Amino acid sequence: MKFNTLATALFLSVTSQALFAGETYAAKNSSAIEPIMATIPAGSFEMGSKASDNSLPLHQVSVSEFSMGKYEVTVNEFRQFVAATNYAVPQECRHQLNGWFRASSKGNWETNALNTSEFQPVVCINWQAANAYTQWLAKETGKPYRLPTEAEWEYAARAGTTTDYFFGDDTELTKVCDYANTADLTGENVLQRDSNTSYYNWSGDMSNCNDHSAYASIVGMYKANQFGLYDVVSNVLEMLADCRSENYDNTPIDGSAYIDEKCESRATRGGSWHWSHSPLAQRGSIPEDFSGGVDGFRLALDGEAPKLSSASKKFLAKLTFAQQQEQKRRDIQPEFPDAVSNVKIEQDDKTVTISWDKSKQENVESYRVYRNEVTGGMFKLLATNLTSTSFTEPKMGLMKYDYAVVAVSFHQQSHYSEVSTQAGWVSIPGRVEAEWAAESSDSSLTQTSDVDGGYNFTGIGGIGAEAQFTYQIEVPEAGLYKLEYRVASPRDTKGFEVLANDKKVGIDLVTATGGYHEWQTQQGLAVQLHKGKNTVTLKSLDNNWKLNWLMLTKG
Ligand SMILES: [Ca+2]
Ligand SMILES: [Ca+2]
Ligand SMILES: [Ca+2]
Repeated sequence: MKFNTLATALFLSVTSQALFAGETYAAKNSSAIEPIMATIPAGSFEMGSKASDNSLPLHQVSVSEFSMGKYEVTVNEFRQFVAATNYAVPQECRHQLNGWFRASSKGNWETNALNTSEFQPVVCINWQAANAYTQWLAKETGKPYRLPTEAEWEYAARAGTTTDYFFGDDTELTKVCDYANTADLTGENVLQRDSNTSYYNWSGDMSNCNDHSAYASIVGMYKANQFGLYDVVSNVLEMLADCRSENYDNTPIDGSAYIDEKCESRATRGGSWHWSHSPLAQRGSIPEDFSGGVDGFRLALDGEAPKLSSASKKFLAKLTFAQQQEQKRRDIQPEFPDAVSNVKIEQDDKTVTISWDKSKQENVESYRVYRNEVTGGMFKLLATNLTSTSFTEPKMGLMKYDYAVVAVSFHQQSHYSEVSTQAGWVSIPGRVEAEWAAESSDSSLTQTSDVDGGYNFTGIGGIGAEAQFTYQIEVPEAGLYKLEYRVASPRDTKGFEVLANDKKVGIDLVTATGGYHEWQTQQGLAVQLHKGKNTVTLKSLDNNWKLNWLMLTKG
């Protein structure tokens, strides 16, 4: 509790006193556009979620009356701050879609490639610039505008609800498009067209509906929550006043911000157009100097929402006009076709044929087929303008991989309908590539850094402790086969259990190799196999390891 008090005190000094030492907030006649705000009534709520360790423990938080921007701060509003202060905003931004935001490229809040409207939320700033904006506006208007706290944000976004979103749970992600701009069908279509990449098998998900927006949307285009706030679920994620905290063990319960001395990163909330879903209780964080294409903010103020200034009224009129124009554009866009049904696959050693039902929709003019190299990998476009309802090509290797078929009308493609090949039977003695697994779980395949290429199993923090890999092994002669395995691991792990034809053989350890890119061949137990078809299964007992191949040799 002592720490909470300290944190609260620090917060007050950071946001109110230190920054405006000697300033008073006498009302001023300012020409600055102030945010259009909703009054958020005082109350208490259960903060947190059981979905993730970092949003525990669930705890009761009480919040005083405050007001919150109905919209994310727009480019138009940010422009007045830069014009007035000449603030040095970052000139580079992480927004390269084909590199999945790994690299920065030229472009700032005003000139970045994804900006098409003054009324989109401002991005390609960083937390420091967002905070500087609030300070400038506070000084300019005499009202202590500030970033919302994490507790205020969750309270205001939930608006009394306890479901994943303020409109329900939406596990199938079919309703979200009425309330938020996420990685939806429009986003996927534009991403495939412009960057030849996919949300679908990159993040494992996309919203199964159409929100009409590929990148950030003009603010306020979707339904507001019960407190009148727009775009809380998504559009751009929102940078907050709090320092990042591991969990809620030491965070304040009075609605104030968590502040610690290190404060290397700041809390963020909400998802963005680049992600399919982000429940309201889901937490995020961002380094203070990180400038990205999905990161924005909105403002808060103690007490009830102020009356609109004349500058804010003019802004609202322009925003409303921009929203109406954008709505007209959306209203005339054709609908996306329905997903293709009944996709089937036939394979032999040489060829694969997939087939599907002809669409009953009149406007469907053709089909496209996508395929990855290994199961779960990124889909690449394989065939387009297909008018028949089947597709045949040569079989590739022993790996399991996936096809996806989409229907196309007016150049827009439907959601994917997937089907997978079956992995082949691997003849030993010899090497069994990890990627030849017939079944795998709690892991993903990636191109290996090991000497002779191909793929290895990995995951977030290496292969998961629940992972399981099953191999189909064709054996010419019954007997004991020595198992060796090619692994990389930064530490000694509990390794994996080996099963032959579902019977436990024993446990093989994976010992430290010097890191995730240092590959070693380690020696395992001998495995008894019968002549003909066998299965060999590895059940992971730990995380932090990677697997490139197995070797089974007689002896
Ligand atoms: Ca979207
Ligand atoms: Ca948002
Ligand atoms: Ca391999």
